[in-house]
Amino acid sequence: MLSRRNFLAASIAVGAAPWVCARTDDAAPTVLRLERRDIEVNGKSASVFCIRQPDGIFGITTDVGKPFRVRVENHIEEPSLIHWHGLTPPWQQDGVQDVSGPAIPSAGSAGYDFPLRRGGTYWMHSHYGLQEQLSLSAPLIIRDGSENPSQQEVVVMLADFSFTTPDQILAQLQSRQSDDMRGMEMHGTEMPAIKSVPDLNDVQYDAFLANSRTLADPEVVKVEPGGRVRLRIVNASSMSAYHIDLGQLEGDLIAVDGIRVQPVRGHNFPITVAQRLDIELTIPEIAAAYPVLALLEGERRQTGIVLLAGKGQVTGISGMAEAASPPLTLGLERSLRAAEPLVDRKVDRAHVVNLTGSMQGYRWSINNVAWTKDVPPLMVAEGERVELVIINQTMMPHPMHLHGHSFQVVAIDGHRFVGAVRDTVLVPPKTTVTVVFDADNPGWWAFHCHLLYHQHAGMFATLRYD
Ligand SMILES: [Cu+2]
Repeated sequence: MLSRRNFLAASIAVGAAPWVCARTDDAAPTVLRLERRDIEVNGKSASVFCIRQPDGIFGITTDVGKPFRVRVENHIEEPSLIHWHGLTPPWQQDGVQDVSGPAIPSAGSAGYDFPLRRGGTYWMHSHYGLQEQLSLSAPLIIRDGSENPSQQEVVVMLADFSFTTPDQILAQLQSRQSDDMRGMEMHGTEMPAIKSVPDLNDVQYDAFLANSRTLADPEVVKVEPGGRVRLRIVNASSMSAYHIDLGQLEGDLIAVDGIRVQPVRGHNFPITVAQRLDIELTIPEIAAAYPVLALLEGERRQTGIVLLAGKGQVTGISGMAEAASPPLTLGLERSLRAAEPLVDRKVDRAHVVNLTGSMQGYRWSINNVAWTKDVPPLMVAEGERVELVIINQTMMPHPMHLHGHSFQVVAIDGHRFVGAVRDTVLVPPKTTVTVVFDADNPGWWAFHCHLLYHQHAGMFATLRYD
């Protein structure tokens, strides 16, 4: 009889070579090609990446219960690796550079095959270098049978765009002179006229995109007057958080990060980097254009799409809102309640995770350690209920993402509640957010800030168990 350890080792060995597709009996894998493509932004052509099937469909829509059987073909000029954000694969198929496995070389490919545990709105993105900034991302939608056939589904992918290369953006961030420094122990009166606390938007982007377009030429989706629509909004931005503004429409937020919550009605919902919102709407009977906008936090800039009901007219929508939107808060997070909370049980192990760093030299870290492969992982053991107490000591907000698991938000600044189950949570400056998860997916997993340049600078940790 196999010992438990041997059994685990055997399972891992099977999963350890995701690029070898052993099955020949079942359906052929869905092919996802990493490619270059040109888009037009602000009247200029720009070369970005994309993830699409040979027939041109971006990303993948599939069903829970089917295996996630995919072949990624790398048609770009550099190595890459794609992470299935929010899914719970065997860890070797998680697609994280330096952690999960080798990168896919240019002209190479890799196979993935694992069961899908639940439906929802997920996404995929490069976890290699700074490729995510060049839109190497796509929707990953898993239907679970709860979809209403009479309800139209609209996916909205938000992105921030710069004509400056990601490497140059990083270099600029790292080379900022100290008199440009914002936040940390400094105060507004000593600052040149830059920003007041908290520090937001430390990259100045050229455009904000919704489904690869700006509001100068937005995507227009035809909808039925009186019809039902489910928005699946994905914030695929590298560094930018938004307030979703439904304008005159009112919606029911039914899921966050793909996982059901008790519905919350409203017309304004915050979404930080890497999060997803599923919002159900009823379109009014009146033929008209109904914009769905995303306002950059702390600024007037906005992007979005237009829902066009009947013969309504789409008139020009400014890329600038009338007033700056406020910084994101945890107001909504505090009120969210999971539709299916984690079972109530005592915490077996807690880790304190201090988010640390400095704008000076753009150093970001966890517990004052900038990640390298040699940094020891946070230890947990299989079967434990684990609590992460995330303390943001900096003056920047950090969206924290755990791979391979969903966590439940259970406290904000020590105030306990039974919050949403999700995979990415905003931790505002000088705030403590506590999450719990069950260690039910052994392996080596990333836990990091999803602001791309923070992660790259070292605000990244791992946890490991077998
Ligand atoms: Cu961060």
